[in-house]
Amino acid sequence: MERRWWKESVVYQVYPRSFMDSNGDGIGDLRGLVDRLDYIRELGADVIWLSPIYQSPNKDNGYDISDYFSIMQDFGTMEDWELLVEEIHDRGMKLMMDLVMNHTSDEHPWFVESRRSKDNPYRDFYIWRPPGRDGGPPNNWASMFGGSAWEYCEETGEYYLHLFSKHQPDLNWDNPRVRRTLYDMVWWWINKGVDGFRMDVINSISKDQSFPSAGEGELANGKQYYENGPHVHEYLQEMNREVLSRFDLMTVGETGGATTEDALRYACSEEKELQMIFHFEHVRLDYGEDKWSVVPWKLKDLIDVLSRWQKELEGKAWNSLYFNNHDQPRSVSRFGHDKEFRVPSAKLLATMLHMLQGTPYIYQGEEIGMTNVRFPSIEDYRDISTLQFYKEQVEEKGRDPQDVLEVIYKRGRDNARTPMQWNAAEHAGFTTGTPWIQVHPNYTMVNVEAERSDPNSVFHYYRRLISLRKKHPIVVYGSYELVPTDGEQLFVYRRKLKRQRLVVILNVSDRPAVYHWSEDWSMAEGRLLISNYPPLEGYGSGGAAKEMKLRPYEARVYGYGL
Ligand code: TEU
Ligand code: CA
Repeated sequence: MERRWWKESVVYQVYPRSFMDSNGDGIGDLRGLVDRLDYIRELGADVIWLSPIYQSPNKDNGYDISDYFSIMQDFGTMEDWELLVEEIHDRGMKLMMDLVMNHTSDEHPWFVESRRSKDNPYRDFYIWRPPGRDGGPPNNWASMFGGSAWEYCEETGEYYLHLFSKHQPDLNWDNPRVRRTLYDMVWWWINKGVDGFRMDVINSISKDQSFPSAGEGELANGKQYYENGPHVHEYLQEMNREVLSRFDLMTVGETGGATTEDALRYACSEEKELQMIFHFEHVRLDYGEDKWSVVPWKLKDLIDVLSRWQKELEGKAWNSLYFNNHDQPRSVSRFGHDKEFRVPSAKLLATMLHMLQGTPYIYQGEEIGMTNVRFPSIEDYRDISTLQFYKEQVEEKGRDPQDVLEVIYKRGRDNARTPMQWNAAEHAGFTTGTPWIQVHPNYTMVNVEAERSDPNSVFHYYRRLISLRKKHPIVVYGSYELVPTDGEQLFVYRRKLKRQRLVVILNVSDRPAVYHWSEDWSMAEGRLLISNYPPLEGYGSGGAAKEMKLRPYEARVYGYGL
C-alpha cells in the first residue's frame, strides 16, 4: 500500500468559537488558537482541521459564508490567520481548512445580486424555481433544519432552494461559472499556505434537475434526489483535475448517506476525487426515523459497520475514523458511559478507533473525555437546528417542553460546542468575559490542567495511542480482520503487516467479560502495547492462559513481532 503523510497523520478538529478566547469577548478566536498550538502538539496530532473562520453573519456558526476571502471579525483578522499558519508550520504541523461550497450565506453578495431580478448575472449562481401548481414551494423537500427547503422571494416571485437554513441558499453547481469561481477560491487558499480541506456536505452539490417531490407527504426528506446526485463525481473529478491534484493536499469530504460503494468512487486511491470521506453509518445507529428520534444502538451493528468499512475499502480507498465532531453528541455519553466509567470508556472508544486502518480525527475536548451537557432551559442553547427543532415541537406541535429538552440532551449539536475546558478557574479558563455559550458544569473535574497532571488520564492515554501509531507502521497500514464474538460485549479485531500482528480486545460494556484467546501465538509471546486499566491479579496478562477476564470497558492491545 502506498505510504502517504495524510494516512500517517492524526487530525485534531478545532471549532474556533469554542476553543480559546484571547480578548475576553466570550468568543474563541484565532489568537486563542495560536496560544494553544503547543497543547495540540503535545497531544501528538499533526494536522489541525479548523471549522469555518470566513466572514459570516453566523447564523450557522460560520457554515454560512458571506465572503470566502476574509476572516470573521469575531475570530480576528487576516494577519491573525497568517500568523496561525506560520505558527502551525513552525511546529511541523499542517492546517486543513473547512470549505463550505454547497451553499453560501444569504448575505453573500452573489445572493444579494441573485435575488434582485431574473436577468441578474448572478441569478444562475443559485437554484431558483417558480411556485408549484398550488402556488406553494416547487416540491415537498424538507430542509435539514426543519420546514420547507424552499423560500419564496417577493422580488421575482420565485423560490430558492436551501437544504439547510433559509439563510444558506444552495449554490448551483450545474453552472460552470459557479464551479470555476469556487475552484479559483480554493486555489487562492492553497497559495496562502493551506495543506488540505474538509469539504462540507460535498456529496449534495448535484441535484436531480427535475426536482421531484419525495413521495406524497407535505414535507419529506428529498435526499435521494441530491445526496450522491447525478453529476457529483464529474464535478469532483473536475475540481481534482483543475486544482487539487496539482498540490500535495489532504482532502476529506463530508458525505452523509454515502455507502462503501460510493466511497470507492469518492476516495479511491487513484485520487481522482478526494482522499477520504466521512460516512455517517456508525453515527446513525441510534437514529429512529431521523436524528431527533432516539433508539438504543447495538454493539453488533457498530461492529458490522466498522468492519464493513474496513474490509470494503481495504487496498482501494482510505478510511477516516471518527466518533465526534461539532455536529455530533459527545461519544463518551453516546457510545460509552459518562458516569462512573467515563474515564475507561473514553479510553476504550479511543482504542477502538485509533487501532483501525484509516486516519483518526479527534474533536476538541474528546481527548479529555468531555461529555454531553444538560442545560436547564432552551434559552441556554445556541444551535440554529436545535432552536428550530424546539420551536417546531413546542410551539407548533404543542409537545411538552421538558420532553423536547430530553431529546436535545441526547442529540443537540451544542453538546459538542460548549467551551473547551482548560482548567478549574471560572468559565474553565476559556474566557475572562462571558462565554457565548455556557461552560459545561463538570469543568472543575474534567479539564486540561487536571488531565495533564494525571498520568492515568484520558489525555495521556490519547498521547500513548498516537505515539503507537507513529512508532509502528502496522497501526497505519496493517490489514484488518474481525475476530468473531457474540457481539454482546466484546469487539475483537486483528491487524496484520507482514509477520507482525496486533490484536485489539475491547469489552464494550459496563460489566466484566471473558475473552477466549484465539491467536496462534500465546499472550506470553506477545506484548501488551496499551491498556486502559492497571494490571490486576487474575485479569488480562495471561502467560500461557487462554482465558482473559476483562473489567468494564477494558481495552487491551497486544502486539506480536514488533
Ligand atoms: O453538516 C451537514 C449535515 O449533514 C448535518 O446536518 C448533520 O447531519 C447534522 O448536523 C447532524 O446533527 C454540515 C456541517 O458540519 C454543519 O455544522 C452545518 O450546519 C451544515 O453542514 C450546513 O453547512
Ligand atoms: Ca475573542
